[in-house]
Formats: sequence, structure tokens, C-alpha cells
Amino acid sequence: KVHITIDGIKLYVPENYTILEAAKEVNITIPTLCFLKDVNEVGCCRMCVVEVKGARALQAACVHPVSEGMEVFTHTPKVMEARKVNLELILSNHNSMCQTCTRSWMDCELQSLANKLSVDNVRFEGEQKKQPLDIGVSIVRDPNKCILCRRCVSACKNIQTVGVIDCVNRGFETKIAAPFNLSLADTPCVNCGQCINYCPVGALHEKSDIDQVWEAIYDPDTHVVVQTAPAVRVALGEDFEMPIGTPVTGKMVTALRMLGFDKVFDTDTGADLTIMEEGAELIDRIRGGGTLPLITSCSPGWIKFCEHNFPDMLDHLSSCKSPHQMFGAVLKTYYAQKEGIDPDKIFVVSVMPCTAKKFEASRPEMNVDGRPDVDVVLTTRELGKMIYDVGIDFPDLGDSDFDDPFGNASGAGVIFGTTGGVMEAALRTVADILNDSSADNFEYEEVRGLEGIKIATVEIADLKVRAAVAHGLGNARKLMEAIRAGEEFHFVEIMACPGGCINGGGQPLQLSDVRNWIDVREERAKGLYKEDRATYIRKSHNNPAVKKLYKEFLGMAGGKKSHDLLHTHYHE
Ligand code: HC0
Ligand code: SF4
Repeated sequence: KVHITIDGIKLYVPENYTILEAAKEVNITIPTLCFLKDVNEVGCCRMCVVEVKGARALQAACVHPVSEGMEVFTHTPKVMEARKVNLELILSNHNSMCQTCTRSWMDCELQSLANKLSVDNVRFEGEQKKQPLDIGVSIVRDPNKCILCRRCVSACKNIQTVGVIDCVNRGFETKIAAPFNLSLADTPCVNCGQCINYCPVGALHEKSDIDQVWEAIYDPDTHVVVQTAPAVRVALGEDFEMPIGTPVTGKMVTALRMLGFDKVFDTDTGADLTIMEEGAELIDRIRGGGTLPLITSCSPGWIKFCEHNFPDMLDHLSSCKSPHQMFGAVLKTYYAQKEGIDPDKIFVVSVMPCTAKKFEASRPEMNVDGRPDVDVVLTTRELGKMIYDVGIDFPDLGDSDFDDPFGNASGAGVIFGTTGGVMEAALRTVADILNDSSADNFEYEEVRGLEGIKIATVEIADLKVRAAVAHGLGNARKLMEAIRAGEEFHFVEIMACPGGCINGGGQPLQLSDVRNWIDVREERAKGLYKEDRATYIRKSHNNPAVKKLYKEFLGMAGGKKSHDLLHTHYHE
């Protein structure tokens, strides 16, 4: 530890602290813009400058380490003026059409900084860029809003190891772009949206599909069905200033009915169905000597990453469609027949924490008899926006239940939304099937938590099941390389986003001021495990709606009908 002084306050802090961290100890939050803990620690925006006694120039607090005897001043006139000038220079080039910016209803970090630094006038005459927008199926990039903080570049390159965007050119011509100025859609971008999660302004956002949903809702001839992913329920409240990770399942169902959806279903039912199919696939591969490890296929960012980077290993992927796609296929067949509705009149909307799900739903193989399984995917943010737009006071809503005939899903379906959840859900079911009994101990702590790669050996019947879980594509790459090199597992779960879906690219944005000090993923995961513990049925194979679905319609898990409706294939 070292002794330092900040604004005259003496403190004793670990020597690996930066000035930014040390200042936080004495309740001073130094403003930052480019800094994102563990993601982007480059000190390029100069917003966090401070005076250090004896140093000739101002220092960037986010990267400058503390040292014995250091004296720091965080708000001298020189510091305040330097921060203001830096911000005014950024603002002078920025397209400040805030009224029409996607970030205007959420907190824009640039706006709040201008506020915090009392910038009431921009003293520099900058030039504003006029570049075309890059609009993909999932992601929109607006270079005119970009402030070159490089947070997206770091997320894509360092965390995801995809690296399709980078800083190009110099001076005023500097911009963030894909190689050869390609549209992201023409690159190996996996649509994970992690770049959006870290963007401080409106330069990156999902492609909005809200209008299509309103159109369907307003059409009296269309039966509009909505399904909500596991991770949405522990994040949607954040759009309405509720604490991070608060479960709002009941309020969300109430709001969806108020918006005008005809039926409100739970993707967790699809997750239970996935476990039945994937569990059968796993047992089949273990018993029949099939390709192992079996690797989960529910994260579309991961699937695209695998297709681009590990095309030689596609036979490891489970052939299961992801839960919301399976559920969409069931809605347009079984549900349509049961309720006597023309499947062409059913419009399925999936609310997902994920931007890649928009791309997934648009893949041509994701259909049954030429009808797309899912018509539109909305992100959690888009749902929040719809609720906000019509003026619903979300935090004050009462609770409602999901609709029948699918009712409430199992707790295993709920935990799908966090890293390790699909693995745990599968183990709960596979253990009961192979042991031919119902286990009382089914909380698999060893696959929970935020470690990048988790490895566990679980004894089931006479088998020692070797399991591995990776989240974030950088970790996925490491694990895949180990498997390619010969490391043996039976079952592997991979989710594209760090933390799993709870931290998906479509979740409510948490600003760097929050992300730098709180692990958002931990709070949201807690919410899911809490919901799991509160559910009456906690194993997928005990979900009565799923049992009934097999009895009345599908036959057996892994059977012919399942294969036609619920499974897919991949492209090299
Ligand atoms: Fe997920 Fe899913 S758990 S991918 O993370 O498997 O997006 O929440 O909906 O489909 O169920 C996302 C979350 C889902 C799917 C489920 C899976
Ligand atoms: Fe990179 Fe993901 Fe953003 Fe694509 S969506 S540019 S892969 S971070």
C-alpha cells in the first residue's frame, strides 16, 4: 500500500490503484469518457485529467498509477478548464441533434458530461461530418455521432476477439470503420451488440423494429403473440430507474397486455423444450459414440462466430434451434391448430436481450413450411421504449401471469439467461433421466459465476460428465482451441456475451459511471437465481406444458417431428 493525498485528504491505498480508483475512496468521482474498466483503459479522451504535484503536464487519472507520497488535485482551475476545452472540442465536431438521437431517452454520456462540466457554450467552430449510416439487420452505426472514444473497438477486439472495427485515417478524417469501409453486415461481425453496450453516445444502436410491431398490433386480423427471454425480466426495470437486476416478470406481462399483444408467452417454455431436445441429443451422442463434446447452439452470436472461426468444428454444435425459434415454430403449428388460428395470421414477436437474435430470426433456415418461426425480434431496450412511449408507469404496475396453454415455465428455463444456466438446466434433466429418479440436489454451483471458463466433472449414474462453460467470445475462442487440441469434454455451453444473455447487446444501457464500479452481470444473475428458487417447478422435464406438447403433438424428444420443426443446420 502507499500513502497519497487527494485534494488535501490523506489516504492509504493499494499500490496497484489508479488515481481514479483512489479518488473514489474519498467519494470523488472524476469524470471519464473513454475509460471502461477492463475493456478500454487507454486514457485518450483526456476528460479525467488531474494535477499531480511535481508533474509537468496534467495526468489522465484513469490510467495513472498512484505512488508513495503522491499529491493529487482533482479540481484546480487548470484542471477544470482543460476538461472543458477537451469536451468543447469533441462537441464542436459532434452531430448534436439530440432531440432525434436514440440516446436522448436514455442517458447520453456526452450530454451528462456537458452538464457536469457546465459547458454552456462551445467556443470552437468545428466541422460536422456527413457520412452515411451503416444499417444492418441487427446493428446500426452512425459515424456522425461517433466521438472516437474507441470503447466499441476495444469491446470487439479485446473482449470478443472479433476485431471488425478499428480506428482508421488521421486528424479530422479519423473514424471508426470496418476494413475497406465495408458494411458490418459484410464482415465477420457476429451482431453481438457488445459495441452498443459500451458506446457512450448514439453512434451505435440496434436496428429498430418497433414500427413493424405496432403495425401488427393495430391490425385487427393479426393475432400478435409475444414471448420474452429469460434475461429480459431482470433488466427491463432498469429502463425505468429501478435497481439493477430487479426481477419485474409480473409487471412486464402486465405491460405487454396493455400494449395490445393478444397473448403473452414465456421463452423459458422454449428453453424447457430445448433442454428436452438437447438432453436427448447429448444422451444419444454419449451412448451412440457421436461427436463430443456437444456444444450448445442457443446464442446466435456464438453460432456465427463458430461458422467464421471454427468451420471444422460445426459438427460439435447441437442441431437444436434456440429456444425462441423453437417456440415460434411451435406457436405456428401446434398452438395454431389447437386454437384454430390460421398460422398465416399469427405474428410472433420475441423480446430478447440480444441484437444477434434479429439476425438469427432472419436466417432463411429458421422457418417451418416457408413461414418464419419468429416475425420480429425486439431488444429489451426497444420494449422499454414502447412502454415509455405510451406513458405506462412501469414501476407502479401490478403483476400478471403468462398466458395458457403454456403457463409458467420451470426455474431451469429461467437460469438460461446467465452464463452456466443452460448447462445447469441440462444437468438437472440429464441426471434425472440417466439415474431414472428425481434428484433433490440439483443446484450445480460449480458452473455458476463469472469466471471466464468454468470446468466441472459431474457424476451421473456411471458416467463422469466433463462439462465446460465459456462466456464472451474471447473465452469461447480459448476453449475451442483447447478442444481442437484434444481436451475432452462431453458437454460445452458457450454464450457470446460476457456474463451470458443478462449482459446481451440489447439490454438496458448502463453507463460507464455505473459499469466501472458495479458488476452489472452479477446483479442481474442474482435476480435470475432468485426467480429460479421461487418457481414451483425447477426442472425442464417436469414442465407440464412441455409434457403435454410431446404427448399431443411432438411424440418423443429427438423424434421425426421435433427434427422437422425444432432443429437446424449450419454453414461453413
Ligand atoms: Fe438468451 Fe435463450 S437464454 S439465448 O441467453 O438458450 O437472447 O435471456 O432468450 O432463445 O431461453 C437471449 C436470454 C434467450 C433463447 C432462451 C437460450
Ligand atoms: Fe464487434 Fe459484436 Fe459490435 Fe459486431 S456487434 S462490431 S462483433 S462488438
